[in-house]
Amino acid sequence: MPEAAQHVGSGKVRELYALDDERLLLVASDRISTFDVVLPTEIPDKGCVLTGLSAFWFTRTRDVCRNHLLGLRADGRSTECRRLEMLPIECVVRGYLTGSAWNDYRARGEVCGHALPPGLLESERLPEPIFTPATKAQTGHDENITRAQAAELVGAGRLDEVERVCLELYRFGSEHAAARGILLADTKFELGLDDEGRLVLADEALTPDSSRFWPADEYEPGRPQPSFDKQFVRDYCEALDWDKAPPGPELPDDVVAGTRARYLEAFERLTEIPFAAYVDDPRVVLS
Ligand code: Q0N
Repeated sequence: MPEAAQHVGSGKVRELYALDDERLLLVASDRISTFDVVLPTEIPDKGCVLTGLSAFWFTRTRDVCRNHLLGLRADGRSTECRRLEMLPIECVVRGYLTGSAWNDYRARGEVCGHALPPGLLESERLPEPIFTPATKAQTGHDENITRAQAAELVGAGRLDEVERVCLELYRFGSEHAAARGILLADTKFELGLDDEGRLVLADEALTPDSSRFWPADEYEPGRPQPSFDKQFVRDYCEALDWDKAPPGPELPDDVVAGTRARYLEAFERLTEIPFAAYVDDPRVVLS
């Protein structure tokens, strides 16, 4: 961990430290959350998988959007990044009808102001991917907002740019993943502005923690889909009589091992790089 670095923020599973005025260190832990609760048992290497996968995407989407990546530390879980002025919205793109979008569609026939055709099934692929911004809730759940509400927060012109970039990032990631047997149902991007006011992709990107990854070979609309990475954890937790309030349960060794294997499988399928090569030298994802 950074000797003199100041802790400036923490998420459920990641920590942010200041390195200097211009640079931050984003450290991904091996913690896992399910049903919005962080569990007491860690998944070994999960933080490295997510860090390496984000860096892989950052390197391959440079032409779509600038990003905050400056370098990876040798530990494989720490990203040195440019300090930005973050936009006050969560930038969600959805290619499939699931989660809050499925709930909104059932209740109102639309999602964040996008009218959708009638008769869509749960988990069905949308006619076109849609941009569905949300507020950044400090506590509790992010709330979907309309384009007009998002425009009030970042400006109409900036929002147009954000939407175009996010749709392009999703298109790149989902096509790459689908060709390797993983459906990217939806994903959340965080963007910021650099000191020259340019849009920059930040945080983690196109990872299983910021997206829903589904195994393509089990895809079947009309029901919820199994999660590529967390399904063993969910199944185990569902079989307990846990009320989904903290504290969460400890995970048995076989659930940990199965879940770790799924994270490594996602990394290797998407990057086509052996995970051992990444651990040996994280810079393998940067070219
Ligand atoms: C930033 N968050 C939200 C880690 C994840 N490059 C940046 N510059 C300025 N601020 C941020 C970044 C980034 N990335 C992003 N908060 C600040 C998610 N965080 C929460 C804390 O843990």
